Amino acid sequence: MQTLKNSQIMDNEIKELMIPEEKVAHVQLNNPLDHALLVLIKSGYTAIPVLDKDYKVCGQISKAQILDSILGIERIEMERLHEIKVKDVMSEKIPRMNKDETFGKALTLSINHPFVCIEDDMGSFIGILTRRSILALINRYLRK
Ligand code: 2BA
Repeated sequence: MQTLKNSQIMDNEIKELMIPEEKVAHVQLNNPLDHALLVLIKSGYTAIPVLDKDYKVCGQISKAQILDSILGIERIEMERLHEIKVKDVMSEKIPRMNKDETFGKALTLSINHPFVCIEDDMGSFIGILTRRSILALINRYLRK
């Protein structure tokens, strides 16, 4: 087996591993939570990126955050889903990287985050790097 420490793998660019933006399920800041929940349920993902109208990454939103925001004292208040917006509930602190940064940084971020948002030099969203694609590359490399 190869040793990762001495290898080129850490310096690899991340562009080839990225899921491009057109294949990433996302919502926008001003979408109501009923729309966000629909996208999350239909896509099957736990959490997805939140973008603004200029395609800049603003955060991420999860099914758990949505359900928590409509949890009343005695019941889940489904009728509030249409009143609350994505921007009121999302997490703003999320991992992000420039497209030209290396695999080593993505690997470190993926320890605590299932996906990392990738941005171009203008700060626009161009895709995500998932823990799955990171592990797949390491697996391929170790079995060479
Ligand atoms: P989760 O939704 O928590 O998904 C965890 C893992 O479960 C995924 O890991 C994948 O292996 C599997 N999985 C979940 N839903 C799937 C589906 N509809 N089709 C195929 N596999 C599915 P990763 O692939 O490493 O993804 C890590 C996280 O990145 C996901 O966490 C989700 O939050 C986000 N993600 C992945 N692909 C996405 C996409 N196309 N659009 C939006 N978000 C995505």
